[in-house]
Amino acid sequence: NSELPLVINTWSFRNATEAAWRVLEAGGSVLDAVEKGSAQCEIDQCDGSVGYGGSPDENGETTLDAMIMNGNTMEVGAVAQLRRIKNAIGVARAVMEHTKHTFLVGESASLFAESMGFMREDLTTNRSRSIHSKWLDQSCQPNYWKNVVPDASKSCGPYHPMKGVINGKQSHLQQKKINVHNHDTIGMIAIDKAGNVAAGTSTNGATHKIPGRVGDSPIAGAGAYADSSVGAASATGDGDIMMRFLPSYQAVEYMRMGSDPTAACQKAIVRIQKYFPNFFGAVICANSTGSYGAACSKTPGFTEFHFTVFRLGLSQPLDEA
Ligand code: SD4
Repeated sequence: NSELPLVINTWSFRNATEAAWRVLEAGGSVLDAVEKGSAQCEIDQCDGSVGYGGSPDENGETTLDAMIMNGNTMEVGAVAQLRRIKNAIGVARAVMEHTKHTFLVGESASLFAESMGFMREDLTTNRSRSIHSKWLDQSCQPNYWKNVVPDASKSCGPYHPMKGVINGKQSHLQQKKINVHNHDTIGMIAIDKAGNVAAGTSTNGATHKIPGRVGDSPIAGAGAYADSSVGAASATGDGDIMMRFLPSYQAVEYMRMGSDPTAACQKAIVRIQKYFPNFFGAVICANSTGSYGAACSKTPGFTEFHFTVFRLGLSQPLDEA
């Protein structure tokens, strides 16, 4: 098939696309391509939203979420809230290849990684320290809380449930500040000449998240999904909303039912918008014959979504979908 091989990933992370492309050119597997490509973003700290030193949580710690999926075998490896290990997608791959599990989280995932030979490293950088201290200086806006009041005796959290909230009416304290600038997960799809499909994601999640928060990215069907008999999809955006709809799974199922990749991505987005008209996010899709497409929510703060494709060495930015 002249349309294949194909590598497509969210955002303008061209280094990552190239790294994956080189793996395929050298005859490597689609899993190797997704792992190496996404790992390139972990090294490059793409947009500060992938890898170490980005998106500190309320305690100032950076933790990583990642997953990888083999569309031939439907095996998945995933890690969430991974601490002290930089190569999250590598650890996700190790979960897939060296365990019978699918998903490891938190401190235990880090211990697993160390036992697999991954190096223990500090994920904090001057940049993440400064993001965190600025947030502390701005009296710790409780970005991800609702219906709470700050503890008056402390300058900063913890927050307490607000008394007298009627039917979950949202408090003025809910100030979600996630936007295109702090939400640039890499999601990648690779398809080789023989139609083998793999997909994966890697992210450091949401800035100032409540410690323990896990987004959509490491969840199969939410952050990414691959099925070599159909194709693959991957999502980026407000994971707290997106994970409720499994948009990557849905996009793949729409393609299975005959939608072209662009329409499949659009339908996955529209299903979320029905309930959350202002959510922001994007989905990329490719089918196993090498057609691809994308769609984004076009909400304020998310009017610009790019993806990068290598097919015949072509990089195609998409401004609107
Ligand atoms: C998350 N979905 O943790 C991720 C972040 C993201 O583009 O996609 N950024 O919510």
